Amino acid sequence: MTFRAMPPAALLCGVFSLTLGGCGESVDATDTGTTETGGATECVPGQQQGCDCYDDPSGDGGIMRTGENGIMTCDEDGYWGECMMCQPLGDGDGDGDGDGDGDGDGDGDGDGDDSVCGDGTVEGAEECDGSNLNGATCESLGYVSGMLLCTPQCTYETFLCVPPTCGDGIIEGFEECDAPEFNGLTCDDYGYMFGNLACIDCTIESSGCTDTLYAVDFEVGYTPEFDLTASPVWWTIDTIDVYEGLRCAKSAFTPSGTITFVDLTLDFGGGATLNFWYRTSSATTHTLDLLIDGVVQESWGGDTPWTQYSGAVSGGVHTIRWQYNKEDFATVSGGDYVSFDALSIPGATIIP
Ligand SMILES: [Ca+2]
Ligand SMILES: [Ca+2]
Ligand SMILES: [Ca+2]
Repeated sequence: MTFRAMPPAALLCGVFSLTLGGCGESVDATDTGTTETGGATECVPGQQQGCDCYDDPSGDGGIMRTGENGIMTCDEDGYWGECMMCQPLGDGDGDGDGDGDGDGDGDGDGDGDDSVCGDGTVEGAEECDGSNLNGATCESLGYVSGMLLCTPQCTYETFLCVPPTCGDGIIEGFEECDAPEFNGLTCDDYGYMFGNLACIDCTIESSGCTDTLYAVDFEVGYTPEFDLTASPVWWTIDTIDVYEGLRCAKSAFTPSGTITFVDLTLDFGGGATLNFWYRTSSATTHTLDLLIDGVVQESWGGDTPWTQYSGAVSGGVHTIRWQYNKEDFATVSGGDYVSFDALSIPGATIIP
């Protein structure tokens, strides 16, 4: 069986790098601190190396064997060994019944009830028992593939299950989302009218959803929260080259060597997404710059058709600036203007 062909000790050591003793190594009979064969590290006197053994997938009936000093090793005959860190001599679980499962009921299955772990029947609190996985598979537990095992304590062991790959854009297994895929879900499904879901570690995060929407279409010009006055020359409203409706925000007409802008200060709550459409008809070095609190985020120039921008803004109060930057004295080109329209910021509010 292909499963047996793999080197279990090497595989498990790779998975469980916490071991002090090497996986599957023999331990010297007198605990002098040296290892009889193989392995690099030995437990100090007064401690033993503990192993968990798993059922042999090939079902050949291998048994858990007791090695020197009463130390469990895993049967070469088919059991898989997981060597754990060194632990005190005795069973090390401190419950005094000597079965090593720590539940104190003395039956060694760790479930604390009268069910018997090891009888092949799933009962009581057991998730599985031996090769009886109670119908479960890696896939049914949300993994993509692999082999599900049962621990000696009759709980599922998933270390041979292959988890989904978060970040590949495909929702698999127990992933709720894998950006940009949200399984068709939107903020609406979470009871909100606006905003966007986020996908964090392939789990849906709805904190970007909101019932508050700040939106301006410039059909009545600039609303009072816009500040035109800080700019040397005020921005204007265009009625010809607009994205939607009859009007949009448009740069002031000024000569090369100048910068003009319009500011908007809002409360972005716990963080929000800034959305608008922009257009540039200018020399490539005469740009529409987007600034947040004085820091340039984006610059667009040349002949750019109406294009949507969406970008995250962190929480709190921030000033957004749209500026027409003609600072470099280049020869003007196109219509010599930049514009924006259809501004929409779910979750942002006007500062009273
Ligand atoms: Ca059982
Ligand atoms: Ca995925
Ligand atoms: Ca408009």
